[in-house]
Amino acid sequence: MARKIAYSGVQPSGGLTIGNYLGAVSNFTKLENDYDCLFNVANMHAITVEQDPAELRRKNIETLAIFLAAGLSPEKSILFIQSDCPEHAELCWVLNSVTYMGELGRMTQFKDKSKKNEDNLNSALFTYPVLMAADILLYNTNLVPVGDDQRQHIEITRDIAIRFNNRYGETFVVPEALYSKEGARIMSLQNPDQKMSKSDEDENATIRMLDEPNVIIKKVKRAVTDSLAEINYSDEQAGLKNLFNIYGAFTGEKPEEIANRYSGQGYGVLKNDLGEVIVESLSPIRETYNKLMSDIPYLEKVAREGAEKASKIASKTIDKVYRKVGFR
Ligand code: ATP
Ligand code: LTN
Repeated sequence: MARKIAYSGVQPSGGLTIGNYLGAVSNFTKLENDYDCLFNVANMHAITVEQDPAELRRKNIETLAIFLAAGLSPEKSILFIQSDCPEHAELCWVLNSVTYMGELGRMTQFKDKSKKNEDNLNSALFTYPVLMAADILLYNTNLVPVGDDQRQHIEITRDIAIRFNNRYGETFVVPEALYSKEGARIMSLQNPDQKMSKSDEDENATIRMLDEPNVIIKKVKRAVTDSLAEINYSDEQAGLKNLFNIYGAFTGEKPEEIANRYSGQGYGVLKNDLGEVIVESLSPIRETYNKLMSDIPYLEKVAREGAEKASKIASKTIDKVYRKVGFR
């Protein structure tokens, strides 16, 4: 029996954070053995917010290197850079014609990002979810491992697939999302009401996958907590709760149990230990990453071969879609 297909993407819009790692990338590696996987560097999504071209060019390959450093294998999965496969833009255009302004206007990510980018309210930011639907639907994807913030985007992808199928006849597989248990929603270390985001301007709000150990320790120490001076795992102590969630996502323990273990101790002890837990988990990734980055031609070869494999599948979908809508 053919294996099921898993697909996901990460934008090269900044250094990947532990939110990206715990919510998405660490789960990718768990799927590789059981699914036919495709993971891409979603650079076409990244330009919905202004990017410096030279920096984006560098981040494309750096993000691919992080995928490899986190344990993904180009032998098992198709790893590629989105803009290397023109089929993503081609399908996006067709799907735009079955997507309503009203449903795009309800997307909370659009509302959030509009507020942050008032000087650059471009239409790609608005149609972002349609490109994401194109990514997913091009590959007959069954499963999409993502963080909790992508819920609405997965829902609209499903709606678009169903609508297209109803209008033009059975074409797309309707995908399901996969969320990680503890890591699905890692919050900002400086504002625990907001998700940790790689494009946050406050460096203390994020821990990046490639941060040096002393930087990680320092950022955890600076994480906002509260003045109750009492260890609990509760919504009233959102900063502390986030630290326990991060701790649990790295060690596999239940956050409530970790909180019990620290009961009666000061926040400083917890922060020291958590800093070490994170450093220990990320150090091997950082070391592998540094080795990989010393061989750019290898990374370029991985990207090239990945794009070839992806295009082979994607071009079949485009052919089918173009026939259905009457282009061919
Ligand atoms: P940006 O700040 O540029 O919007 P981002 O940090 O939100 O970027 P994306 O590239 O949009 O990251 O997301 C890549 C993957 O990481 C997605 O599956 C997303 O759901 C997941 N993710 C992002 N932030 C978090 C978070 N704080 N907790 C858990 N998962 C997250
Ligand atoms: N929109 C996603 C990144 C992304 C993605 C995808 C995730 C682009 N294409 C396809 C899953 C499947 C985000 O994380 N903001």
